[in-house]
Amino acid sequence: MSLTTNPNVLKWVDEMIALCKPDKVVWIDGSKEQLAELTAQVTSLPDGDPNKMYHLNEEKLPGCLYHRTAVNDVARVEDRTFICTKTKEEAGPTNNWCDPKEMYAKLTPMYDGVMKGQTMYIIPYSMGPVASPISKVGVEITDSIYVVLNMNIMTRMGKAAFDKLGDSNDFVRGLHSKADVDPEKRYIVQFPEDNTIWSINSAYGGNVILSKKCFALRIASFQGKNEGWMAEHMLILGVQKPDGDTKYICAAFPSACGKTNLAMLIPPEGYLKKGYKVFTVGDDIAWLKPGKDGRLYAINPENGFFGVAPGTNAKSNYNALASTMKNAIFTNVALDNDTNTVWWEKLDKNPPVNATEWKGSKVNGPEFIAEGNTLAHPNSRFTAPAENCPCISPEFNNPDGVPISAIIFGGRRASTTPLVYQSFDWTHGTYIGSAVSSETTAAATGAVGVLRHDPMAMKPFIGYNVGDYWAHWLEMGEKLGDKAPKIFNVNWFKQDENGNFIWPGFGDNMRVLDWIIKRCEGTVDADETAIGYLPKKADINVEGIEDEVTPEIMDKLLAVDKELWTKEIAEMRRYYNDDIKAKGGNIPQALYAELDRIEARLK
Ligand code: GTP
Ligand code: SPV
Ligand code: MN
Repeated sequence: MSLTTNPNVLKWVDEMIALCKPDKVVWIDGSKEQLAELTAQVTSLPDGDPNKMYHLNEEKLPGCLYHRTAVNDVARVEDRTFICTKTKEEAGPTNNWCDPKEMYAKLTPMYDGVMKGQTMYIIPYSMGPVASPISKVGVEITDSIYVVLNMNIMTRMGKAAFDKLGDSNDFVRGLHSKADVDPEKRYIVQFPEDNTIWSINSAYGGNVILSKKCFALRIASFQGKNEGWMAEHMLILGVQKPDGDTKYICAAFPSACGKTNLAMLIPPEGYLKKGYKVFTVGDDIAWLKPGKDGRLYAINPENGFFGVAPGTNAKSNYNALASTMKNAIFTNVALDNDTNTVWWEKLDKNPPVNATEWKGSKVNGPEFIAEGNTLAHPNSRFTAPAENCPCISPEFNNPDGVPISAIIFGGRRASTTPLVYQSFDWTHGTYIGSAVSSETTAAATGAVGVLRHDPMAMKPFIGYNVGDYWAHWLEMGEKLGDKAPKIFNVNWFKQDENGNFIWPGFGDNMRVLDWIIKRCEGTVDADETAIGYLPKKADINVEGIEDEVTPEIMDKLLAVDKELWTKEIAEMRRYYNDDIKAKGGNIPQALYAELDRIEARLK
């Protein structure tokens, strides 16, 4: 029985049933009973079934499940991701584009009868607290129980979303089929003008949890441009100071560059003693809208974390690890068969001897690693409910969101980019966002460690023309005026000659947040340089890490090397001209003017 009488939903669902021809249709109400039934089904599949999920140790990891995807289906596929707007110009130079009619014509035969012999699940969900005026409703149709169980963690899933929608037609239509998980026929397609997403031939995370990158970034960024708000690849955190006041900060880093870690950081001893506390509002996506008081407010549209597992441990990110201890799903990590628990690189120093590696082979963990393999895939992930997080913000469910004082950009840069600097103003900050570049990671298929431009950490996620996106940023700044958040840039990844990181990172990033907050409050001075305001060396607190971050290291961390920056600016001009403008991106004149000014200052 359908869960709604909304005629728009019913009409679309009927069309999708006629197309996919499932044997059975199940409306997901989000009830415990229904989820238990689906879990029982998917865990009782035979070993070797590609859809199989496993229960884990009920004492150590209650309610947790384990899954391995196909070996060729372990990350987002940017070369097979499309933005199908009416014209190529609307999609712009950073997106693959195809005419929507052509794309529908190409994919329709692939969906025709694809669910024969299978069950179709219809998932209503709310992005953001159901009661929030900023929230939006989506409906995902899928043939994967793995997707249903992930959506249950990542969104507010179930009937309440239909109640919020009422009879409105304002919902995002997501159609997913794992089909044959054929990488040659894999398509992740956004039709922004139709509020529609079609995903086929994948069963992995970001390709199939359609609420996440497909809706909350690609479709939502397009909606935000038209409706006067922003959808960004940003964490949201609150820093509560000893005086009790909490400052909220958003930060945009490319995939696998530290958002989850920063969002959940535990401040160093000295800060804890003084009474500082950090609260997590979100770890990946922020929807930002001006509030009644003229300030910029953020909600986290998600309800859970789809976090990178390798590197997560009690020291690097205690709060993330704690979030995975119950009702979580682990994808493509390794199994310890003796304890029926999970393992990944850097979880601890004891890889399981009786292990199953991420591809499913039984191996001796330490030997397997000694041979140069990893037990977990580098992009293996946990899906964890936000409510599990020990430092989840008391404002997490606030329908109005939280007021943002600072926006931070960053990426992985071995050289050039200092530990932190501040933009002169919003326009310069928008330029800095447009200039984010970062060494690639395992979060998407392709080579790892290659420097690429990733404006606002949104290169794979802007649902329209990047030039118009930058113009939208500038318009938002104008609207916010002197209430706009201050904009900063950080780099936790500067290296020495031997390739070692020279900044300790993780919890110690609090020291940089401290400076950023003081800048927002106007209580600390800065040096004006060609690229922006830099901290005076003594103003980054290194109490407790003096041995590691010596004055010489601090000099390196805060250096603005004229030669490197001259090259950086030349590369930016090339990027604007050749990669964006020449390929159909309208770069706002104000951004060119920023480039000219930095160039002049460097001379
Ligand atoms: P997505 O979920 O892909 O968007 O990634 P993310 O930006 O949330 O990245 P995450 O916090 O999961 O970090 C990815 C990798 O960066 C992990 O291996 C971390 O250990 C590493 N990392 C995070 N913060 C730091 C840091 O401050 N310093 C260093 N050196 N590494 C870090
Ligand atoms: C990212 O790649 O930025 C992620 C993981 O957060 S995914 O959901 O796969 O996009
Ligand atoms: Mn992400």
